[in-house]
Amino acid sequence: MTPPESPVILSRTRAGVRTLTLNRPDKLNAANDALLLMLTAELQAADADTGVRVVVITGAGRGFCAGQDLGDVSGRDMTFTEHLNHTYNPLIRTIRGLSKPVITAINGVAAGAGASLALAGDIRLWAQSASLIEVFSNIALVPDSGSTWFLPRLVGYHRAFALMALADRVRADDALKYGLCEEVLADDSFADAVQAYAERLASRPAHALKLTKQALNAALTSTLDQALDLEAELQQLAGDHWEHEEGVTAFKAKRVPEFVRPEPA
Ligand code: LHQ
Repeated sequence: MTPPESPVILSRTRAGVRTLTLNRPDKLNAANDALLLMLTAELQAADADTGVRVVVITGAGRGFCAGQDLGDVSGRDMTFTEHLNHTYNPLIRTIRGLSKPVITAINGVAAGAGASLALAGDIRLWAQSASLIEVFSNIALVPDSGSTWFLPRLVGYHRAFALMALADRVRADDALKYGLCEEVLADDSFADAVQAYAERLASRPAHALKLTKQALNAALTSTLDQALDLEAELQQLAGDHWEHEEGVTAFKAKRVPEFVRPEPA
């Protein structure tokens, strides 16, 4: 049992990697308002913290996130629309707008809005036993929290519709095949492997990655002309940054570039 005083989000920072752990394991980390608002606030705090270079979102126990806590919806004085606009939508927007890479580390089942959260990461790492279910139609709801935007872009309209209409469980090997995850990792060393991956990402040029995320996000809804214009604009910002000089200098000196510098006092 989780003690009642245990926070719904656990936060830990190691080697520039901030790991945020959804912590309602008895309910497979089903989301209540407190969890969603705290996760969003923790992401914003990580964005503002110069000691953080990469953020990992994962789940405690055997689940990643079972979506909305269905025990927490009756009797609330908000409409569905208000509920989404108050909690889930700010969370998904915060992840996509974060200036740092976000890894969603899918340690177990991701269902409903939990599936949307799993898909919202910049990098999605799955444990071998993880799975994803667009479970909404089981309770006659519409996929939300970004699933209708993410999934068809990854698997095409038809597979997305089938997965949403039938609520079939996607297991890790198929997720890799469908492009829902970047890597499938062994269950027994999952947390360590995620940390190692995140540390590798944290050693990359943070400013250039921030601009890359900005360009890719914009390109998902832009024309080629708009993408070319934005690339030209952002390349100037990247080229003027010390990271670029360090990369070129390291290349010429045949050494590994050092993109992590001590924080200014
Ligand atoms: C849960 C939940 C859960 C509470 C497992 N709530 N307790 C947005 C805005 C507004 C309104 C509505 O929705 C949304 C977005 C959404 O996310 S809608 C979709 C909501 N989620 C679901 O419908 C998923 C419901 N859960 C399941 O279908 C299964 O639990 C899955 C397939 C996720 C996992 O199945 P199992 O591995 O067999 O585990 P389990 O069912 O035995 O669950 C373990 C425990 O967790 C169990 O509690 P218990 O006391 O019996 O051990 C469940 O009641 C609890 N739990 N999901 N969403």
